[in-house]
This record gives sequence, C-alpha cells and structure tokens, in this order.
Amino acid sequence: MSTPKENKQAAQMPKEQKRIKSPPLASSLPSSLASLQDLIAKPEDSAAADAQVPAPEPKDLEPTRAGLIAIVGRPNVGKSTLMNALVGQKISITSKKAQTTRHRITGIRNEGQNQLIFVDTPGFQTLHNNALNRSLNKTVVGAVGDVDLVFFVVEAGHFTSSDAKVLELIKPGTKVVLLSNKVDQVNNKEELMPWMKDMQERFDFYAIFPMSAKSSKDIERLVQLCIKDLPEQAWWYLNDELTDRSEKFLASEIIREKLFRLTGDELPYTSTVIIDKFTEEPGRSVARMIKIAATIVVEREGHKAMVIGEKGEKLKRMGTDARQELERLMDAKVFLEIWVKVRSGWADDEARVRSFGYE
Ligand SMILES: Nc1nc2c(ncn2[C@@H]2O[C@H](COP(=O)(O)OP(=O)(O)OP(=O)(O)O)[C@@H](O)[C@H]2O)c(=O)[nH]1
Ligand SMILES: [Mg+2]
Repeated sequence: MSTPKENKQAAQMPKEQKRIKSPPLASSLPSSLASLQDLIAKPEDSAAADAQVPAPEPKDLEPTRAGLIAIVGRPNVGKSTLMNALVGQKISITSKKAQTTRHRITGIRNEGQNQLIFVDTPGFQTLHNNALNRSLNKTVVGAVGDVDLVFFVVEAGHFTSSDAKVLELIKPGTKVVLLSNKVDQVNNKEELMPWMKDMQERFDFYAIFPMSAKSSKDIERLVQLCIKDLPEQAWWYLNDELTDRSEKFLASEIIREKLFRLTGDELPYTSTVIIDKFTEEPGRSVARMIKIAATIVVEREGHKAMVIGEKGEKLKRMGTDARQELERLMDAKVFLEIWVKVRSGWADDEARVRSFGYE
C-alpha cells in the first residue's frame, strides 16, 4: 500500500505525464434500476438518504477530508468498471475476460471538501500458481493493508470459495463494505434478501450495498455513504488530478484492453503489452502529437497468428480502436505502431514478469 508520502510524491510527478482528459463516463451510464439499498442499508444510512440536505457551511469553516478506499474482489466481478464510474472517467481498463487489471491503479474523486482516493486492484487469483499470478496477488495484499475503507466486490447472490479467500486477506478491524454488484442481472431482487442476511452473519460488514456499477444513481449513493468515513486531513492530490498513472501506462493498458476485447476467450490471459517508444512533439495543426510504438507479447506462435488475424485484420482493428480511444483520452493526435512477439513461458519466469513491469 502506498503511504501518504508516496502518494504525495506521485502528486508531484510532471504534469504532462498525467494529463488525461475524456468526456465524463457517469453521464453516459444507463439509468439506475430499482435498487435494493433502501431495504438493507443500516438505519443511519437510510435516514441520511432521506434527510433534507443541510445548507452548506462557508467553505473555509469546513474541514477537508481525504481517505483511501481499496476495491478488491475475485476476477471479473466489476471492480474496474466501478472505479471508472466513481472517478467519472476511464482510467482502468475493463473486459469480459478475467484478469484484466494487473496493477494497482489509483483514481481520485473530489466531492466538496472531500477527496476520495480509490485503489483498483487485480482480481485475486486462486486457480493458477505462476509467477504472474503471484505478482498480481502480491499487489492485492499490498493494497488492502493500510486503508480507511475496503470495497469488497462480489456478484450479487454469489459467494464462492474464491470470494472467501479475498475476505481472508483483510486485516481484522478494517471497515469492509460488501458491494453486491451486477444486481441488474438478478431478475427477482427479493430473492437477494436471504443471501444478504447470510452474508451479514458470515462477516461483520460495515454495510451491505446491492448495486450496479453501471448505474450512476447507485454510484452517487455509494460516494455519499463513504464520505462520512474519511478522516479529517489535508488532500493528498491536487485538485485536477484523476490518477497516479502516466499516459504511457494508460497507452499500454488501452492496447491490452483492445487485445482482450477483440480476441476473447481463445487467447490465454498470459499476454501483455510493452511500450517501446512514447514521445511527444508539438503538432502542426494540433496542440499535441504523440508517437507510440508497442509490442504485444504472447506465449506461442499460434497465439501470434490469433492476434494478427487473417491478412492482419485483427491487429489493424486493435490498433485503430486503441488509437482512437487514446486520442480522446489524451486530447492529442496519436501515431500508433504495434508489433507482436512470442516469448514462451514468460508468465512462469519471475525475472521476465518483473522486466515486463509487474511488481
Ligand atoms: N451487467 C453488469 N455488468 C457489469 C457490471 N459491472 C461490471 N460489469 C461487466 O463485468 C465485466 C468485468 O468487469 P471488470 O470491471 O473488468 O471486472 P474486474 O473485477 O475489474 O475484473 P479483473 O480486473 O479481471 O479482476 C465487464 O464485461 C463489465 O462490463 C454491472 O454492474 N452490471
Ligand atoms: Mg479490473
């Protein structure tokens, strides 16, 4: 887990490395489904939700608050979708494929005098034990260490042994909110009540919150729920910062997202993206021009053929999709070149996993 000092250091990184702009995500999210929070929120929460909002006090009399909130759970439960919705901007990639997130990614949201610092984490792995997965799990363990709140994400109505293993990582005494996500996929929401009762008996959750990460109404309620738990202290990040990650990192992630989305299940998760070149020049007709050269690393020749596709069609599409999204996010003209390389067994090789940028 990063310390306030490390976070402050991150806050002092050169601005050009972090300038990420895109239209707000929350406004494009589907409208909320009838949510169950009213049925289960603790009494003080529902009272707070129903209460009249008091007139704001003069700003300089209000204390500032800042707090760290780790988002953890098994793979594919919707952690990164949630993180992006909370921040209001895409900073963490998402896909139907498990193991999409591979790094700890910080996302910042400022709400009045409050700074909420969310930490998205890789899905905790319990199936395969290779060097890559050990590294991902280490990242998760590090992230739940010293935080003010943990969002423990599960799929509504499900609690598997993989979910239980994640819960075991959390230090006793930590406030844990159970986020029962993807509630939009549950047809009869009343059926969730016995499951939620069972969950409350299993663990002393601070709150249980059925929700959909794709519902802007649910996201706003979740933000209000956790604001009161932030400690009174100075902000860690500057007002306009959204993430601790650089544009170069974002570029590799967006390319990996397109790789995952366009290849689906046929490509094993052991593929990665390396940025070989990332340079910015002033453009003639645009303010920024960014040249990126990237390599997709796969484990076998067969995988390489899969990524390239017939007559190079798939790779071309990945390049176009990634370039267009990066141009939007970075507000720049982007030139993107992607190569594909085979490195057999890289995910089992500790040194190589580290050389590819994993912890
Ligand atoms: N229907 C529905 N789908 C969701 C919701 N939240 C996330 N998803 C989908 O679930 C899939 C996985 O989402 P991610 O956000 O990538 O999940 P993750 O937990 O970050 O996954 P890893 O990084 O692999 O651990 C994506 O296809 C999302 O669109 C939700 O509330 N409702
Ligand atoms: Mg993720």
